[in-house]
Parts: sequence; structure tokens; C-alpha cells
Amino acid sequence: MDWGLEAQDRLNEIAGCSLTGPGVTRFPFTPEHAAARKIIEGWMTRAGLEIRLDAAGTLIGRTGPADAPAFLIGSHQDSVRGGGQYDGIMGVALACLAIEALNTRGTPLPCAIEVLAFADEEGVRFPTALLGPRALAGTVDPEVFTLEDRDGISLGTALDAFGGAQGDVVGLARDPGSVLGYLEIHIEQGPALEQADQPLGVVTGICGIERNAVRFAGQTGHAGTVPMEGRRDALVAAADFVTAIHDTARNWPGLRATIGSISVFPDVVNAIPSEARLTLEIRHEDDRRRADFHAEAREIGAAIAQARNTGFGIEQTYAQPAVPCDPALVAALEQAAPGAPRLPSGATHDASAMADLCPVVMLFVRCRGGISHRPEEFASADDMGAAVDAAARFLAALPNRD
Ligand code: HGY
Ligand code: MN
Ligand code: MN
Repeated sequence: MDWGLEAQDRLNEIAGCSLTGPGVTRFPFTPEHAAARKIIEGWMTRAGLEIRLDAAGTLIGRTGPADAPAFLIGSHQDSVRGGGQYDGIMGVALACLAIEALNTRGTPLPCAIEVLAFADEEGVRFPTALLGPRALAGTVDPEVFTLEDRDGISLGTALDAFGGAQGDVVGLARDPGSVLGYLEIHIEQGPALEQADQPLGVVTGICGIERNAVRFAGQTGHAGTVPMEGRRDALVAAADFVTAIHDTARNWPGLRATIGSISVFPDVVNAIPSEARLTLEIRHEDDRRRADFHAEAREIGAAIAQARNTGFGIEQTYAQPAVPCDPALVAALEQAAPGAPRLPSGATHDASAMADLCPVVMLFVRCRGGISHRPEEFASADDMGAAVDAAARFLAALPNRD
């Protein structure tokens, strides 16, 4: 079996579980997610796994003794809007193929293994993320179930309708003694491996991230009769903020600041905007620098609000600290992927939250042009085949836990 070509076929098929439009759009607890679940169940069945859906909507495939400590491997099934067909779901596919490859070769697994297909890593549909891994780590804030999507549907309602159970999520927390570690296979989403001409990379650490809701409040009025002088235009203030944040962040080494979405009220052609709401995402591998930039952004916003005579507010809605990967797992993965360089992750992952439960490590797969969160996202069959072989070697070499 060419595991890389099989991976490509499987990812081409599951990419169809998407809203119409460019690329892949598959949000958690939607019909697209339900369709993808059926396909993933097929992958898990072919890997000989016992399948169940947990209360947080994570699809779990397990092999090995029922109550033995398990090594976990997986990633997320969801995508951004108009995203690629590899981010997240490739890690689920390659995990199943690695176990299938070991079964085919008659190589015994040294311990119980669970493949995890997490429902919501991107945090695009609801203003929160990582529900699945946080549930296993026991770090879910029950408040998140009241958060709503653009249609006013709450996370809890959507989860329950999908087959999860919001009331049981807090009880999913695993005993750390029952988990041996976590491996996530993921496209790099950056150019380092392509520039190094390497198919695989071993991740040493994952950057920290926070997301903020920012609001400017001014005064609406008739676009034709209110003089320009003295307007309290919320969108003009927001525009100043967007430019100021971008230009300031460029001078902060290693920092990424992104204003990814903006909405305006009353949002009509002939009225002055009275309100502008924006998202501000900040990332850095050092959490203290990220906090410093948050404080700087707050000062920038307050100064603009004063100059534009508007109100200003910034509220952190999500944060995930930077996490180091486990040195022993890093060394074991390097053994399984000879020659693979070490590198940090500027993207965040399910592993960021799993690190609160157990030692974690990630295997990066080269992606063309470092492109991700776009329809052009691509990983080659050869590179995915190399990842399946490396993951199989890594799992087979785990300490024996009979
Ligand atoms: O945004 C990220 O870093 C990840 O792809 N969710
Ligand atoms: Mn991802
Ligand atoms: Mn992503």
C-alpha cells in the first residue's frame, strides 16, 4: 500500500464535506461535520479501532486493553472559512493510516492507542476554541457553552444537537496517569521545511495566543447633513487602530498581531458608523511579550478614542499559553524521523491544550509555499507517506506497557 497516495485519496474525499465555495469550510457541529464524522469512522474501522463520540464531540478510536493507559494521537476535523484540505484533518487521517500500516506489517502496538478527531480547534464558528482537548485536560470553562455563533446558536445547543452533551463535558477530564502522551501530525503552515528541503519537522514548542473583542463607539447621524468637523465616526477610529496595531507589531520581534474581522453598525451607506467591532489576535512564543503587547494595544486604542472622541473597549475572549514540547518525546520523534529538523510552531494546535494533560510533541509535514488557511494549501503524497512511516515507527517504539 502507498500510504501517501491513500492519504491523498482520503483527504480528497473528505474535502467534499464542506459548505459550497472556494476551499474547505467545515465548522463544528454542522451537517458538514456530521458527514466528515462518517468518513472518519470508516478510517478508524479500517485501522481496527473501537469508535465512540465523547460528550465534547470528539470522535475517539481506541485499540488496546480497555482500561490501560493510552498514548493519544490526533488533530482537528474543522477548518477555517475557505480553508485548505490538510489543516487538522490530515493529522487524523495519517494517525489512522499509521496504525493500519502497523497492523498490515503485523507489528504489535506496545500500549493502548487512541486516535482523536477533535471537533473545534479553529474557534471560527464560536468565539472560543479547543473544546475537545480542554475537556480531556479538565480546563474547559463551562461559560463557553453560552457563546453564540453568527446565527445566535449557542455552542452548547449545537453540541447537544450533534450528539455531544454539554452537561457531561466537564466530567471528561482524564486522569493524567491514564495518558502516556500526545502526538499531533500537522502541516507546518509555514515555509521553513520547504526552504530546508525537508519533508518532515519535529516541533520544539507552540506559540501562545490570545483573541480580543475590540469596540469603538461613536455617534451615528445623517451622512449628508452632519458636518465633517466634529463627527464621532466609530469606523474612522477603528481604521486608525487597524493601521496603528499593524505598524506597531512590525517592530516587535516574533510577535504576530492580526485584526481578522470587523463589523460596523448601522452598516448603511448613508449613516455615520456609531459602532465598530473588531477582533484582535496576538501571538508570541513568550507569554510575557504577548501580555506587554496587549497593554500597548489598549493604550493605542485609548489614545485614538480620545483623538476621535469615541468610546473604546478591549476584552480578551480567549487565551492559550505557549507550550514547550516534551524533550523525551521530541527525541523519540527524531529517532523515528531521521534527519527531520527541529522547529517552533507559529500556529496553535490541539496540542496547545493537550499539554495541560500530558507530554506533547508534534510532527510537521512540509506544505507547498508554506500556504495554509487558503484553498491552495497542499501536502504531497510522498511527504504524507513519509509522515505515516515516521508515526508508525514512533508508535511502535513507545515504551511497552503490557
Ligand atoms: O490559528 C491557528 O494557529 C490554528 O490554525 N487554529
Ligand atoms: Mn490546525
Ligand atoms: Mn488552522
